[in-house]
Amino acid sequence: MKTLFVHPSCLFYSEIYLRLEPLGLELVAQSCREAGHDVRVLDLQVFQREDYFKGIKEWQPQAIGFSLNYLANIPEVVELAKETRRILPSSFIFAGGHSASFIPDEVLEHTEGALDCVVRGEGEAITPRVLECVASGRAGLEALPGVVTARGAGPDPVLVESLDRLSPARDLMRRRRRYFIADLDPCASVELTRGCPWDCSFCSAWTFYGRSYRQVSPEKAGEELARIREPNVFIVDDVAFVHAEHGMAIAQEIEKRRIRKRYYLETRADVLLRNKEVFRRWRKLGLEYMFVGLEAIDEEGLRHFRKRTSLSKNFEALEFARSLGVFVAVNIISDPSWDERRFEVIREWALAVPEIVHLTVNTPYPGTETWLTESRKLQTRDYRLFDVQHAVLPTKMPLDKFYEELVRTQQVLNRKHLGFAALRDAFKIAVSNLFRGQTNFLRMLWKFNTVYNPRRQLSDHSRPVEYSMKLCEGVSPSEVNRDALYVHRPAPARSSVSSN
Ligand code: B12
Ligand code: SF4
Repeated sequence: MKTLFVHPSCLFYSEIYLRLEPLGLELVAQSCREAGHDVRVLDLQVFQREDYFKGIKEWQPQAIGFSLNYLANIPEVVELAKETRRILPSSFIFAGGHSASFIPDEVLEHTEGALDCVVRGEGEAITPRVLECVASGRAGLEALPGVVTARGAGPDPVLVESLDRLSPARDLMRRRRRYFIADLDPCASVELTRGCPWDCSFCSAWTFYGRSYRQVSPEKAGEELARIREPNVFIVDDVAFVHAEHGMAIAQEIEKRRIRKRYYLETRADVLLRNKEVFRRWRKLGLEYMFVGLEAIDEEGLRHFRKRTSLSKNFEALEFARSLGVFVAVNIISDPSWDERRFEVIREWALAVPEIVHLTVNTPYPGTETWLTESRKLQTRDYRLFDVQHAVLPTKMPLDKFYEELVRTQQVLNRKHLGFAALRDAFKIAVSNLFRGQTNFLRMLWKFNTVYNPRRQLSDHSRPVEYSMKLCEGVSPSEVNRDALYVHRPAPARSSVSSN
């Protein structure tokens, strides 16, 4: 079957820092190709809508699958699906991905019949079966695991048997040189583990995968890395190197194969402290950037987010990361309840530490516990504002003042990293990238002040809303039913992780 997979465009506020290959969609595309389908992929992060419409008119795909990992992309995908239905009335149009998996009925409703189904959960095993069913007349579609149609839903989605059987269709991506993160330009992505065994209250990584945590074998990881042509690699794992042996075994494979790349990864403070040797070894292999999700700089905040780590551990981890000589970025979640004083404290702290400090806004997402406890308070039902750069919960300060403080803090942090010495280094990097024909990093330096602008953030709230989110009833923290949150249900005897 002629099948086109489509990734929606970048979220505006994240575009300046990074643009990465849609690894999940590439994995689904490859599994369909292996099943004998004629597959293409179009990434609207690096192509325009006109390219998409021109492409479908020319190629006339029989099936079109949209990736919906991000809630903020829902209106865009709904519109694309409706327009596609008009152009190709008999094609099979479907969507899958992280966000769509938590609210399949809502997504279907918005499209008013333009989407034939939503596929919940991991897409690699089930999507070829969906296409097979479509090719043979669509009978029994809603009996497939994870499939939801307007007529009903199949059984719960099932996890793939082994991550080792999966490979991304990197060769189907055009304009690969447009993928980058900071000066890792161009940059490919790789997945070494899937899922997260922790259970932070604001996160849906654990509810999506039923708190499972699976590993790619070291041999397969080495094979994948060896296949990557780009000099830089973004490791997409939620928490890198939870198990030291796994990190060490992959390092050994990399050494054996003499792979030389620069890496970006994300991990937790407690994992960093527990597995110091692994991170030291990876530093020698090319680890360049490390992102540590601190989320708060007070104990109460950490408890509130259920981070299961302590302030002292977080600061000890930062000390250790500094000693490695890597660039360390940390995230702090700003709360809509913050006042000027609170922003000032964050600015003072951020200026005092050498790390790159990133500030996001506390945003409840479907599939998280905070969604159940905070949903009733939401000030907007506009999906596009759910990008962790807008305040969707009531702010203590007037909204315009909140954005002023937020952007002011972000500007201070940006200036800190682009101070004279940093600017000189940035200039060197930009020139060296330019010589290799890479302009993504340079554009990023250029765009910051035009993107982050409090008036613009405020005016985003007054755009007409065509597709409104459905709110849930809302419960108190003690009434949260965690079982109802899962996409993939947890295995019965799965042990949880509790550090500290
Ligand atoms: C890596 C990552 C990123 C990367 C790369 C994203 C990219 N280009 O794909 C970067 C750093 C850019 C990023 C940025 C952001 N991210 Co992010 N990200 C992740 C992370 C950690 C892993 C995603 C991944 O690659 N997984 C591995 C692949 C294999 O899985 P996958 O993409 O989910 O695909 C599988 C299924 O979803 C499904 N599937 C996917 N597409 C399709 C399509 C079809 C048709 C089908 C059938 C199936 C299907 O099948 C795939 C294979 O099993 C997830 C957390 C998570 N564990 O999912 C958060 C996550 C998706 N991000 C999140 C957020 C909030 C963001 C940001 C808005 C803010 C931020 N964190 O900075 C930005 C905005 C990004 C943007 N659109 O511009 C949230 C999403 C919340 C939401 N509901 O919208 C998540 C869930 C993290 C969280 N803590 O809750 N992110
Ligand atoms: S440790 Fe990270 S990925 Fe895991 S639940 Fe917490 S925030 Fe999500």
